[in-house]
Amino acid sequence: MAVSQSSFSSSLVLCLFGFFVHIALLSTNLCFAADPTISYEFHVSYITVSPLGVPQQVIAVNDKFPGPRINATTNYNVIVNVFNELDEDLLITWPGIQMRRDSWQDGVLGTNCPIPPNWNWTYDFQVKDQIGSFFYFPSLNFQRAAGGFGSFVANNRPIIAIPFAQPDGDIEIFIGDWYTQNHTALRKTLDTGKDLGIPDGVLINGKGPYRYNTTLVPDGIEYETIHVDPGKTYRLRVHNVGISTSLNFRIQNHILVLAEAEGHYTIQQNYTDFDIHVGQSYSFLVTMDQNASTDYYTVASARFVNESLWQKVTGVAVLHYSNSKGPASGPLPDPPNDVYDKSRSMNQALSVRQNGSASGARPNPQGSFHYGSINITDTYVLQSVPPVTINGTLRATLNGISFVNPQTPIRLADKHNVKGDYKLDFPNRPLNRPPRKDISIINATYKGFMEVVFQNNDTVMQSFHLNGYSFFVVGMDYGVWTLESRGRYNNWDAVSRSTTQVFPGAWTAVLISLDNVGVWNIRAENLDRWYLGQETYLRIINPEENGETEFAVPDNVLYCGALANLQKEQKHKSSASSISCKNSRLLLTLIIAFLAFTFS
Ligand SMILES: *[C@@H]1O[C@H](CO)[C@@H](O)[C@H](O)[C@H]1NC(C)=O
Ligand SMILES: *[C@@H]1O[C@H](CO)[C@@H](O)[C@H](O)[C@H]1NC(C)=O
Ligand SMILES: *[C@@H]1O[C@H](CO)[C@@H](O)[C@H](O)[C@H]1NC(C)=O
Ligand SMILES: *[C@@H]1O[C@H](CO)[C@@H](O)[C@H](O)[C@H]1NC(C)=O
Ligand SMILES: *[C@@H]1O[C@H](CO)[C@@H](O)[C@H](O)[C@H]1NC(C)=O
Ligand SMILES: *[C@@H]1O[C@H](CO)[C@@H](O)[C@H](O)[C@H]1NC(C)=O
Ligand SMILES: *[C@@H]1O[C@H](CO)[C@@H](O)[C@H](O)[C@H]1NC(C)=O
Ligand SMILES: *[C@@H]1O[C@H](CO)[C@@H](O)[C@H](O)[C@H]1NC(C)=O
Ligand SMILES: *[C@@H]1O[C@H](CO)[C@@H](O)[C@H](O)[C@H]1NC(C)=O
Ligand SMILES: *[C@@H]1O[C@H](CO)[C@@H](O)[C@H](O)[C@H]1NC(C)=O
Ligand SMILES: *[C@@H]1O[C@H](CO)[C@@H](O)[C@H](O)[C@H]1NC(C)=O
Ligand SMILES: CC(=O)N[C@H]1CO[C@H](CO)[C@@H](O)[C@@H]1O
Repeated sequence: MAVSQSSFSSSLVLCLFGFFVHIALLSTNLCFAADPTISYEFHVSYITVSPLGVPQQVIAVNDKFPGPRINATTNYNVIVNVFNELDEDLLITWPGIQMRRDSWQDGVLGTNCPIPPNWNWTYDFQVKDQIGSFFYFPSLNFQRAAGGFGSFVANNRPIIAIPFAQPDGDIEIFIGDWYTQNHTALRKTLDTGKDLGIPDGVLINGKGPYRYNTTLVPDGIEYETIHVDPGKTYRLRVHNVGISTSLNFRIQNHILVLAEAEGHYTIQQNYTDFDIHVGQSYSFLVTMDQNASTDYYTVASARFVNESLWQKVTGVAVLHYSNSKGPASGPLPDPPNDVYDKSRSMNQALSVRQNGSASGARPNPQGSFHYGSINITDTYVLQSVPPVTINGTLRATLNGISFVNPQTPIRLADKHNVKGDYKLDFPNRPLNRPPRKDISIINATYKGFMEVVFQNNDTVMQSFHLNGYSFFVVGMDYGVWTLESRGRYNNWDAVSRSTTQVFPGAWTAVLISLDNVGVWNIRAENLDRWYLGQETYLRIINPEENGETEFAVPDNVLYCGALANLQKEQKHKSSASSISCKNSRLLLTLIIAFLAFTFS
């Protein structure tokens, strides 16, 4: 590639400038701010890989699929400059990271204008008072079905002990159903009112299954190997990043000791296998206490489906001891045998308890927050039903409303007095009226204590997520929720998390302390239901807005919709100035070499 002399030097000047700015920022932090800052650059682009043996377009971050880990610690400031190198709009969202008072950084259409192709946008937020295991992903246009996800870890501060011995290693595991069709093709299927059908497989860390069965798994598929040493204990952070399939996770002959669920330490309990629903994250402590006569299977298999039809929807990785004597062989460890037992999986979910004496973000000598003695101020029953046809298109609804995104992000519209952008009339019960598309959101009361009941009248397993918060999962049962159901809530040690499963024909109740101002997305994590409109927002405003409760609009905010005229064109970088500092160091070396050669 020919690069002119002037662009060489301009890129050098830019880089040197960037370098000094960086130093300046660093020293500012060292001198004035107590909380460290970590910075990342995310280049989000397409790559072609063949996880199931068929070449396909997937979304990578910095050419990695899954993307790089964000490794933060409680209260760190995190800066992520996201470069959209796709051919369509992009936003990255960080579910579970609470963005306190700062929904400007949340990365969904109700809070942010999308980053157009060839543009970049810098997220800048604090991991305030949080610990735990999360994952980020692209929130628009069904893109998560193509990848773009990666791990987001918030470590305990060194002065706060974790409630278990320091593990010997930290291993991230992404499990998820997968289609060999790209996300634009999947989108088209949904747009024409069709079902996506049975997935083509389950990926583990972006890779297809180990060939445990020569009939079921074609030859030549690259699989994931997890390398471990005998006798050691590892923390496995497992995330279901898939589209809609609940997965049963298990490791042959090994016990999973549950230790954390989306940002809170749990009572440590042993499981042979664990159901992980779409969007959920868990940490398990796993001790390598087996002999190394062979490798062991690590399995993520489809749950609550007809197994004879879904056999291929099984992810298989290999747990490899450093002293292993041979490959894994034979059948996979059995999935739970509960075809006639609807309660096993729900009981497992209810067995997850918070460890009230474990410290997370801050020391916790008094034990956990006594949520059970707080009076409920608002109740929203959000009912989901199978997709319905509205005005000729197939849509998914909550309380009969299929959400349409506002033209302008909600708080930005507020700040600029844009009228008619959204409506604050989301019903708190399913209403007896025809389903409709609407830009209707929940008018939630700041400092209220809200009860949300997800009533799943759909035929599929669901999971629901709320951004900006974690909620106490106090109850779950089959049938229809009534006020009497409150009598069976766990008012003592329910786990606080941000994504909960809701079984078909059942309800799940969560309690939320509304202390985080902003607008926060509440949605189905099942990507197809979400895409078809199963979401809304909680708008939570301090009525005594005094400038201290919500962060100001960030300087680099993007404008769109009714405010599109305020947006300045972003200067697209020429190919020369997009040369990174790393490359420029190489170039500098080359220039010096060239000069040395010329003058010698
Ligand atoms: C993450 O950060 C912590 C604390 O700074 C450090 O101890 C750990 O080694 C890092 N882990 C990874 C995987 O980079
Ligand atoms: C885009 O990236 C450049 C650095 O390459 C940065 O200076 C600029 O602030 C970024 N733009 C936005 C809107 O964040
Ligand atoms: C709960 O946390 C405490 C404090 O760190 C720890 O000592 C204890 O082992 C944990 N209990 C369980 C059952 O996980
Ligand atoms: C996505 O899939 C569609 C349908 O199979 C195909 O026409 C299109 O070329 C694919 N796009 C890319 C970039 O692979
Ligand atoms: C492989 O899977 C097929 C299809 O389920 C089954 O019939 C066969 O017994 C399996 N082979 C082995 C070696 O388990
Ligand atoms: C839980 O599993 C660990 C091995 O990972 C074992 O040492 C421990 O005894 C088990 N605890 C119970 C209560 O079964
Ligand atoms: C090693 O473990 C496997 C599986 O538990 C068992 O079948 C085998 O007999 C064991 N071998 C030795 C040498 O202990
Ligand atoms: C599973 O699917 C197979 C093949 O279509 C069918 O024969 C069988 O009856 C189904 N089993 C159940 C429990 O629905
Ligand atoms: C909760 O409500 C009850 C009666 O409805 C009332 O007596 C009690 O004081 C309230 N508790 C708090 C903490 O507000
Ligand atoms: C159907 O579309 C028409 C025209 O856009 C609109 O007026 C009407 O409200 C829509 N009906 C529903 C149920 O959304
Ligand atoms: C939203 O709720 C607040 C009370 O929390 C109320 O004052 C306000 O009128 C409500 N707004 C709408 C549009 O219903
Ligand atoms: C799947 C499911 O739970 N369906 C129920 C939805 O609600 C109607 C009545 O409101 C029931 O008849 C269905 O069985």
